[in-house]
Amino acid sequence: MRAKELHPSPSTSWGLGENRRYFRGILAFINRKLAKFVQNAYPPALPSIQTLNLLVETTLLLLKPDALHRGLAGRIITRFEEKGLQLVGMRLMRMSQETAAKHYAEHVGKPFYEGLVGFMTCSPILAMALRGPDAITVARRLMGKTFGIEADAGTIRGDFGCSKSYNLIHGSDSPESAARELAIFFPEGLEDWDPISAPWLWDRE
Ligand code: IDP
Ligand code: MG
Repeated sequence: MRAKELHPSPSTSWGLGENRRYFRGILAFINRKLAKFVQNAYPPALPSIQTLNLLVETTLLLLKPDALHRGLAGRIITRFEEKGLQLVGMRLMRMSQETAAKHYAEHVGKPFYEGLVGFMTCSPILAMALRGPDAITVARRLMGKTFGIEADAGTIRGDFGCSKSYNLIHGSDSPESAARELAIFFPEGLEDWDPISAPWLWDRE
């Protein structure tokens, strides 16, 4: 563009079209400044836990004695954290015979029952309550199939073991089981809090 057009002097003879172009340029400039001002004053709203329709479930997980003896607790917890499930309860405890009987009531009479109760009560376990969309299914998927040898690679049971009984982790298998099991291990209730990452992790739009 020529300097004459950019900085017109009064002596320059201008046509109607040039005037229009000049004022349009000024208007565009003002528009841009105004848009920037409005954008700064009203930035686009970040997703918030209040505005999203977040349907969440809570599930009970137990890190079994083998997970603690093998020093895998941290790595297993990390998998759930990375997936976006929220920790709302955690308790290092020794399971009593009574608690084990209550928790595994559905397995009474099965050939592995006595061994299972003996295993689960031999040393501490880590009970956890995790929350998130479809938390029960999501947690079971991360855990993998019951027996380590059959569990897919990439799952907790698939990556960390080959045993049938010593399979590191328990997870509720339905909303009904979750409610029943959470009441056994967290009778005092859970910690209710809003993780700031939830809108990014749990959005379902
Ligand atoms: P799940 O833990 O994947 O839900 P369930 O069938 O509910 O599997 O069995 C509960 C637990 O009992 C298993 O996690 C495992 O520790 C143990 N278990 C199940 N079946 C056998 C078996 O055939 N031999 C030895 N232990 C078993
Ligand atoms: Mg089960």
